[in-house]
Amino acid sequence: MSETPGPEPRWWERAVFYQIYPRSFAASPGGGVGDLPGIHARLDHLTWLGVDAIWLSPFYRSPMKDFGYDVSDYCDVDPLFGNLSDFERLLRATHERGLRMIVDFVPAHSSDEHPWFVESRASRTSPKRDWYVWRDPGPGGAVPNGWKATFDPKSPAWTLDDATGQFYLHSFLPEQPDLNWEHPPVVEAMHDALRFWLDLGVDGFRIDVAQNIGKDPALADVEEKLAGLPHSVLNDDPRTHDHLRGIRRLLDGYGGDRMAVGEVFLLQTERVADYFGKDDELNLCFNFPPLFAPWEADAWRSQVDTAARCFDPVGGWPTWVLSNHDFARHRTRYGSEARARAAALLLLTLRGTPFLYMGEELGLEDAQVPEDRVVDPGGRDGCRAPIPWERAAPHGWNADPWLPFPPDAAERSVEAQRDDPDSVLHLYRRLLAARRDSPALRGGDQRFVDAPDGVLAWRRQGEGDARIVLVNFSSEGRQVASGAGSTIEVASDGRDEGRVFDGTLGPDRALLLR
Ligand code: TEU
Repeated sequence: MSETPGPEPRWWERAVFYQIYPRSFAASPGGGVGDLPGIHARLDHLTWLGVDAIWLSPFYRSPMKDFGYDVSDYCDVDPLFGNLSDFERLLRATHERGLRMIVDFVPAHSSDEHPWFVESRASRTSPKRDWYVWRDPGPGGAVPNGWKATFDPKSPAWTLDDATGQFYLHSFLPEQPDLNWEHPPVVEAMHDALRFWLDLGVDGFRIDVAQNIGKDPALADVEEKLAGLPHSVLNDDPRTHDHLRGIRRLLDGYGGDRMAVGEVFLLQTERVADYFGKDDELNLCFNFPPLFAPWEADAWRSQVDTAARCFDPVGGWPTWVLSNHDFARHRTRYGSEARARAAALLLLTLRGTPFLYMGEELGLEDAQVPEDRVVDPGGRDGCRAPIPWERAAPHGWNADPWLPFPPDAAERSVEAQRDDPDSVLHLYRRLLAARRDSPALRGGDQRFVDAPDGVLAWRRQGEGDARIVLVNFSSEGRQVASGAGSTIEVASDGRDEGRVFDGTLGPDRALLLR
């Protein structure tokens, strides 16, 4: 295949991102909830590991009903995490280490404690009434339509405000009223918030539920067969694209080096592709179907093909995610460390931008959270367990952090794994180094090559460089002709690196060959 010279790649098309969930990454001495100074103190972990950019989940002022995704001040740090000076120091330290930083931006809803909503709900004639989506009850006091909320899809996305006798829309919790982006002052206020962080120097944003920004003012009901789904995963209104173009113009006004990756939580990749626009909307889009794919060669092959089929025609650069703060970690979903290791090789060698979730480089499993310690309304506590830094309990935290530790915290700690060249941590570090050194892996073409049942094999090629990747998804050894005779650069189990690949690929094993 000939290589067509395209425009120069942007930094986010070559970077590896690392997601930090601030509550759980690292705390200041004596703390049980993570904070910004805690992150600052652990930045060297990220440079040692070899990632390029950080995505910080919300650290804004928040009543924490959705642990920060309910924002009550878009331009301030919640005291739990520190203050604005802590943020500025963290950003400076991040940039001094040559890392970029993007911050979460939650545009589709605020907290019900945001002064905008407090004012909006004060009366029907409040000047801020239209900042949120208010509707009269239907006949007999009925909800305005059949849209369902997200964490409990049986409950309506509407709550009646007794004082003013109208319902307000909330795609998530009742404490997260949806902002009305069809009202221009809302757009202005949200743009001001973006400028606030851009002026401080952030490199961009991860946009929370990007598909949920624009709403059909007619609030048309969904088809009956979809009525059991939360409305947030169905909302796909054309107005959202106008709003994303507005955000993109704002970003581009900063010289072209600031970006937005959108959480486009629609369950068809075809629809996600629309959110690149004509390279005038999101710079990158998360694509969730691969995160839900089982550990099977056919399933993954079809995810990779689908992403290429949908994104290539619109010039959209893919992203790959195995874990985040909303779903069981892939180590837990796939059921073994061998698979989690092979998956790391997949994540870091596919064509596209990988996003790591803090702790996956330690091979962490979800914590078992006893019922009396469950705090998240969406039941997502397990993947949000604190990162064990030190071998000895309490692993760099106070005696009682906000969530229990993941299993085997001592052996899985950063300290223990740094001392062990065979650890998952060292595997990620070798993979990241291999990726950094290989133009083919970072930006080359990709095509599948011959492989037996249960195995995926693909070739990356570009700028005079090439690699072959083999992933055995099956629980049996396989003979693989593709790549035999090449040198094993990285092996998911760490064995035979530097040796010639003889064609035998063990179960749940993956190899990077050069
Ligand atoms: O998540 C969007 C979302 O719809 C899902 O990931 C959701 O959390 C899941 O279906 C529930 O089981 C984003 C954030 O990542 C998430 O943490 C927030 O709770 C949500 O938006 C609301 O802001």
